Amino acid sequence: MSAEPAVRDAAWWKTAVVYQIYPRSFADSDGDGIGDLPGITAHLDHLAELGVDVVWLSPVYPSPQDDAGYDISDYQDIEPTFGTLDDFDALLAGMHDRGMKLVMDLVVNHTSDEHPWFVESRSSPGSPKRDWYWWRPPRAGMSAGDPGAEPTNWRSFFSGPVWELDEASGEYYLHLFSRKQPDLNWENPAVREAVYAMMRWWLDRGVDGFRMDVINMISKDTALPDGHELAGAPYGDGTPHVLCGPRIHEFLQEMYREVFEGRDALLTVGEMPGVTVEEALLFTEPARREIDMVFQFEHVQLDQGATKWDVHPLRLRDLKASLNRWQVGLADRGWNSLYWNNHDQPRVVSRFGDDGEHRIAAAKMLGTVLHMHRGTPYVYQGEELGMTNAPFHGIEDFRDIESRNHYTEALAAGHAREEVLAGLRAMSRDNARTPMQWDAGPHAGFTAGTPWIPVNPNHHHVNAEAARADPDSVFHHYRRLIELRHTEPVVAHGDFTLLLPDDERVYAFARRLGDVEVLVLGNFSGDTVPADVPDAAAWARAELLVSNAPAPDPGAPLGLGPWEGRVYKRRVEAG
Ligand code: TEU
Repeated sequence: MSAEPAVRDAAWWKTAVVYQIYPRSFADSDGDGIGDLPGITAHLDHLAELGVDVVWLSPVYPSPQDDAGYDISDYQDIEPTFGTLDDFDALLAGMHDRGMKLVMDLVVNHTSDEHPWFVESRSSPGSPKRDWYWWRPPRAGMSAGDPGAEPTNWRSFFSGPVWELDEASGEYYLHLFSRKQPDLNWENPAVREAVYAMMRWWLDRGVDGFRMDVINMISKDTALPDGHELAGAPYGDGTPHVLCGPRIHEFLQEMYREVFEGRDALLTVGEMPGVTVEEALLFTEPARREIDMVFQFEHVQLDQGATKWDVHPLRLRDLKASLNRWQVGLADRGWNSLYWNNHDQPRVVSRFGDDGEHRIAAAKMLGTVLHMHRGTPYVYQGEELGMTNAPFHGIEDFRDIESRNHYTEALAAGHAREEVLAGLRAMSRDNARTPMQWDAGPHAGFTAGTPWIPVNPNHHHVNAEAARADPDSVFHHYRRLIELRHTEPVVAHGDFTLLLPDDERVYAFARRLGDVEVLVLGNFSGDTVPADVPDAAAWARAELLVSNAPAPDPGAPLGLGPWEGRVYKRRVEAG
C-alpha cells in the first residue's frame, strides 16, 4: 500500500477553505438589529467546528451604507455600528488562536462620496485631489445637465448613468456603481500609493490577506469612448472600456511589489466580473506576482438572459461546460476559486437545487460537487445550514440598492410590476443578506432587537443549533467535505476530468493524483437516475468517501436517488 503521494506547494491556500461573513447579517451583540464584530467573535466556535481555515469579512469600515458598506468613508477604522478597532483586534486574535486566518475586503475601485479624499476633490476644480477621481466637463457642444451631456453614455451597474453632475463646478464625476461611490483615478500614482499604505497598515495589524472588490475595473480606457447602445436602455455598455483595462497588470504587479513582497502566508483573491480564463491565467500565474486567485462570474450568469433579472432555467450541461473550461484552463498554472454563494448571489439551494422537500439532500449534493473541484472553496454564511432564498413580496421588502434602483428603472421603462418583482424575488442580492439563522427562537437568535431585514421564517427548522445537534445535517456534511480537502491530497491537487458532459441530470467527474483516483457524482434532479460513467461497476465497489444518502448496494448498477451526491475513492496503477 503506497503512501499518499507527497505534494510540496507553498500555496497553503490550495488546501484551505474560506468562509465568508457578511457582518450586517451574521450576529448582533448589542440589540440594534445589525450584526457586529463582537457578535462574530461570539460565534467563532461555529467556524472552528466547521473546520474552515480562513474568514473573508465583507466590509466593516465606516460607511454611509449606501451600498451596505461597499461605499467606504474611512479605510483605517471600524464602522461604529459594527464596533471598534479594539473589537476588531479581539476578533482577529480569536481567529488566530483557533488557527484561522482573516482576509479583509479591499474596496478601492471607488470610495464613498463622504470620504475626505472625495470631499476635498469635489471642493474645487483646483483641488490638489481633483485628479484623485474622474472629473470631466459635459460632452462637447452640450451644457451641463442637458440630457445626454454626460461625458460617456455608459450605464451604471446600479441603473442610470455612470456620471453625476456636480452643480458647483459644472463638471461630472464617474461612478460605475452608485452616485455615492465615485471611482478612484488609479492613473494617479498618489492614489495608488495611498491605497498601498492603507493595505500595509492592515497587514501590519495582523490581517492575512485581501478579497479585492471589482479589482479588474481600476484601469479604465482613458479615452473614455462611448459604449454600444444597450437594448431597452438609454445607455451604452461601458464594460469593454473598464474591465481588465490597459494598465491592470502593471497596477497589480506594482501592488504586489509595494504591499505583498516579502510577506508570506497571505491570501489574495480578486473579484473580477467578466474575466476570461485566459485573463485569469495572467492574473494568477505565480511567476507574474499579481494575485493568488480570482472570482469569475460565468457559472453564476448561466441562468440569466439579457439581464440578471431575466431568469432562465439552468441547463446542467452549460454549468458543467463552464466549470470544466475553468478547471482545464487553470489546470497547470494559475488557480481557481470555487463558489456558489456570496452576498451578491441568491441562495444556491433555491437557485440550482430544491429548497422544498429535498432541501437537505440538494444542499449537500451542491456542496459535494463544488468542494471536490480543483480550487479554493468559499462557503457563504448560512450555506453550511442549507439556508434558502427569502419569501420577499413587495418592493418594500427589499433593501439592496441594486434591487431598488432596478425596480424604479424597470417600472419607468414600462415593465409590469409583478414581472419585475418576480425577477427580484429570484435574483435579488437580499436573498443572501437575511440574518444568519442561529436557532429557532425569535429572530433566529440573530438579535435581541429588530433585525434590519426580516429573518427567513423557515429558521424554525433551518438553523445552526438544530444542524450542529444533528449528525446527518448539512452542517456536518460540509464539515466532512472540508475535512476531505485537509486529509486527501487528491482533492486539493488532483487533476480534473469531466465525465458525462451532455447528461442533463448527472454532474460527474474524476480527480486523479498519482495512484489515487476519486469519482464525484451529483444528481441535479428529483429523479432516480443511472450514472453511466466508464468502469461504473468497479466504481460501485470502491470506497465511499462521502455521500448524502444511505450507502448503496455495491453490486447494484451505479445510480443516484433524488439530489444524491457521492464521492468514491480507489487506487489505480500509477502513471
Ligand atoms: O460586486 C461587483 C459586482 O459585480 C456585483 O455588483 C454584480 O454586478 C452584481 O451584484 C451581480 O448582480 C462588488 C461587491 O461584491 C458588491 O457587493 C458591491 O455592491 C459592488 O462590488 C460595488 O462595490
